Amino acid sequence: MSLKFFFHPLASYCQKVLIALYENGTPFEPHVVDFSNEASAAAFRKLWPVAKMPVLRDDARDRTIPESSIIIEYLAQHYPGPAELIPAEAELALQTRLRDRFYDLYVHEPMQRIVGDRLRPAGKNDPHGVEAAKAQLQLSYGMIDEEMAARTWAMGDAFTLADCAAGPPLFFANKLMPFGGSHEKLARYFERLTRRPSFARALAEAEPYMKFFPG
Ligand SMILES: N[C@@H](CCC(=O)N[C@@H](CS)C(=O)NCC(=O)O)C(=O)O
Repeated sequence: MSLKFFFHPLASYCQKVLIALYENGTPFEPHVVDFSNEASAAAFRKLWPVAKMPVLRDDARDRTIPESSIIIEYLAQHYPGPAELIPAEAELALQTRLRDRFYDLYVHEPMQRIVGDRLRPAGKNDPHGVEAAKAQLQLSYGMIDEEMAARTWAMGDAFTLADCAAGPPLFFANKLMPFGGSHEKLARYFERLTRRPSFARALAEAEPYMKFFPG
């Protein structure tokens, strides 16, 4: 099989790409990366020295593609399917990419910072960093709540890259700082995301590992 996907089912950025793969029924060979296994970690570092998951390897085109958004763009370009995750129209595509950046930088990043702090050794915590991350999440929740007042998906009627980017960090952020009672429209959007078969499948596959989430 041409496409090899290096990932872990619990890793939120990997779930973002899994959603895109499942939306289009793109065939791929799964390769689970286990950072607790030195051989697996070393093989992954060889592929992408930054060692952040996910990474896509395309043997047919001899390309190694890191970074979740770039992988989804690459798939849209070279392995398109029925779901147009990046709209063809230039202005809509720009807006979609902006929302993808928003979810990565202002929901995913602060969520990861809070999780990362919980995994630090005793005495090495960063309460100031956690406070700033929580304030960022609070701000982002408010922005999403307002934006989703009249939308089904992040870009309107069509499910796009922006929704792939939104689901996983909202899932974990909601465990750390629940938005259900305070942000009704965001909560309804999140519910729609969890019912989307592509995301529901990624979450079901992550379920056996959920016990490792420090939430
Ligand atoms: N900007 C990257 C972020 C990827 C990322 O943060 N991946 C996490 C898993 S969700 C990871 O590999 N963490 C391992 C580590 O930091 O050692 C992307 O969009 O793919």
